[in-house]
Amino acid sequence: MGWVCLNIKKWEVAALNKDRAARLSEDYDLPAFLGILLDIRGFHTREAIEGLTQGGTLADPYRMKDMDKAVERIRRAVDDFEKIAVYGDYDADGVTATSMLYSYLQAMGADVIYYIPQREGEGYGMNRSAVETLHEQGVGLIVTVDNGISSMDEVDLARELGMDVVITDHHRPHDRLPNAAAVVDAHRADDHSPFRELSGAGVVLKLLIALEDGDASQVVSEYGDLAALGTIGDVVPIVDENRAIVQAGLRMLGKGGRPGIAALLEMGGSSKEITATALAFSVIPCINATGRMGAPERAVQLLTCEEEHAARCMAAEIVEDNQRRRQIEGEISQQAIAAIESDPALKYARVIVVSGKGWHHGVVGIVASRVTERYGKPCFVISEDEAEARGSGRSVEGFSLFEAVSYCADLLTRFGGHPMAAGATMPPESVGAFREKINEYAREACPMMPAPSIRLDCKLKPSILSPELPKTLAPLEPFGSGSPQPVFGLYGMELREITPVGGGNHLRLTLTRDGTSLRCMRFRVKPEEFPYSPGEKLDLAVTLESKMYRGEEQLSIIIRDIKPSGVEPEDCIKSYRLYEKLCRGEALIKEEAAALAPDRGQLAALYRLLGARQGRSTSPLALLDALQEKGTSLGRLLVSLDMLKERGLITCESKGEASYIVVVPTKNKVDIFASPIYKKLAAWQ
Ligand SMILES: [Mn+2]
Repeated sequence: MGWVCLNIKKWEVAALNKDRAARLSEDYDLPAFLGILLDIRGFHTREAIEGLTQGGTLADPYRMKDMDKAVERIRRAVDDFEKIAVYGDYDADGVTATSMLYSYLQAMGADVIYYIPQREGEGYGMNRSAVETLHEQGVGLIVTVDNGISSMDEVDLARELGMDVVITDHHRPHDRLPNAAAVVDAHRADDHSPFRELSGAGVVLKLLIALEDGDASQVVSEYGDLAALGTIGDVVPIVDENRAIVQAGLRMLGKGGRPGIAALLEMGGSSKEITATALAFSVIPCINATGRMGAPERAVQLLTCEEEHAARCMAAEIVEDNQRRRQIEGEISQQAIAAIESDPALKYARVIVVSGKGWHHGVVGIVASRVTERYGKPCFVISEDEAEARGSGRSVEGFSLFEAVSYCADLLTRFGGHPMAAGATMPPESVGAFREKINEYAREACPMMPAPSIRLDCKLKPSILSPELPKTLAPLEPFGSGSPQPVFGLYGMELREITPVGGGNHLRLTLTRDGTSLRCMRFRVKPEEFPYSPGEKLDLAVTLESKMYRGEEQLSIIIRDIKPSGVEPEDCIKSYRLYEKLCRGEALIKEEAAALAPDRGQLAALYRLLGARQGRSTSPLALLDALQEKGTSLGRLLVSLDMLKERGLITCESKGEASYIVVVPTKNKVDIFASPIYKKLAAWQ
């Protein structure tokens, strides 16, 4: 076990033009604080500000290419009582899109069924056997939602079998479009929609408005909630038309919404206000869990259910799916992290590729997100069985996982993805070669791997915080992708008190600066996992919320990231990457080795500090804060700790972010420079 994992984030503070911000708040009669945020977020024009404060509108759906053809073909099928199949997808966007079109057509009296492929076995998009099945069931028209744009062969097959296909999708088309009766996708080169970032459910909302001759308000008041769930679930940016959709959906949900969603919200114990963020963490994971656990049709049944009791029963099953998903995900995460921690070649790699036998395919993508979050590096989690190995990866900004996977194409049977997420299938015996090759790509493309960053809107003085402040920011809501909740920096705060709350699972920290004392929440960190002690100076990245508590409005300050005031994250990241290079056994140049090698004075200072802190929790960053004036860098500190440990002078145990370092009493003189890691370093000098 090495030192605690160091996912150090860069802290980026947004640029603020104070004069322009002051002018904004004056010109539009807005609170000064909101003016500052608007300036930072780039809302500088009247149009942008009015769009924000008055809520967006949806453009005419007929501006989408082929919308007229889609409407004409669907109407004909409804009129002729032709059997229609809605062909969807198993994720939250796909099932909400399916539910919308299916229930609309049902209400129109159409002969309609829906088809959702299984994640396992069939995978995303149309497939031949599904098309054949639908043909056997007497379907005359297939309407795809949230997929279909790349199903050239399947559409041809459907036509050969005498069926028509209408494609509605929001993914990017290939060079050629499917030969369908209509292809509605704002990413078509010949589409002139003013806004192209709709989700699959958003595209269906447009289709329904078109089917209703452009009557947006009627359609939005009936289907806005589902479209909002799809929009939030697909993590498309909540701006412009998507913002209008989410706002409309949230208004609907606030009034109760359809029985299925109400039941899920109730079971999630969500007594809180319904916000986009709350949905992203409650209802949406439940809907996604149905697909991951192999029963996505359950989600459509729930979302189209009109009866309260039945909805409650179905919601209970889905909540169970989600609990099972969480349990499996937790188990695999633990196994993956244990494998990484026990193998320096994995832990210090540029791209972590970790694999296991029989890991559930439905959750490897979420596990990859967890691992990436923990280590701050791109990661691939692969499930192996006898026949094949299937993996899912997540990246950090600045490293294109899609490019990296493409570089390994000769080892892979299938692959695809984006810069930030990718998937790959390979023969099980190729996993080792894939690990090597993707790291070879990373070494060439990124000699120093990028690190994740946390973006701060601005720094705040503790004295300006008040329970009313979060409400000032309400016009920026809903928060989500493309519209992040504002994050503020509270710098140079002295830690006074650490109080465990919520059964010891969370912490409440009391911190002070300039005579102002603040209480801040650090969720999901136990006291023994917290590496700082009272008296230390910390910088906090926080979000603000106001809560009613015993009839009184209270400010709650939630800590998103924390670092010792004295350390500079960018320097630490650079130095840590160098330490990783040493641990990987790569060749160092003389200067690099010198930058990592501690001298006797630095070692002695560290040893004394550890003795003084005996038994208290700490972390390499906390130690660094106290030692860097002696010329110690993070890499040098970690090498020093390794040396002390290798020579038996200290022992260490890690819990969460905290290390417990114990100085072992010794009478004999120990030659610290005889430690293996130092010898390795010395060889490069
Ligand atoms: Mn989608």
